[in-house]
Amino acid sequence: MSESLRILLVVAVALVDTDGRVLLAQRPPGKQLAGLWEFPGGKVDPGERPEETLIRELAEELGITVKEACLAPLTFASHAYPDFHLLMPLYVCRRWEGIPRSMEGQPLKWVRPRDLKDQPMPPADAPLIPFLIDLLGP
Ligand code: 9L3
Ligand code: MG
Repeated sequence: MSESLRILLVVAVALVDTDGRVLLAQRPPGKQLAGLWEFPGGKVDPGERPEETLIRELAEELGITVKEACLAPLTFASHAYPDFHLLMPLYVCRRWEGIPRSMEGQPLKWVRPRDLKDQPMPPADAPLIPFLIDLLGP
């Protein structure tokens, strides 16, 4: 096989509050997919375990502290872009320390599972919605 496949490993999380709502973050202007609402997360750095990435990203982006034991993988997103194939496990987290706030200026909002389909989302994120509705209810 001569074709090379570049895989970009990204982790994302559904933070679930006590009302069963899920946190979305808006991608900033100037970045790829700007303006779309995504599950928070980011790229796994070389040598990082995915759970470590998520703990780091949640501290950097939302100012919260998450313990690894609170993270449970639910499913994987997979999306082929022209120049890379995105592989993105979606974790679920219901317990954290601190109050999620925008540390990097991106707007945040809490959304009921049934309203997720009305949010403009990156192509990798949207197919994850039914899995969340199965888990959390509408
Ligand atoms: N991405 C998609 N959905 C998400 C996240 C966190 C990331 N929930 C995609 C967007 C980019 C790539 O992953 O194509 C890398 O993300 P970033 O580092 O540009 O945020
Ligand atoms: Mg990010």
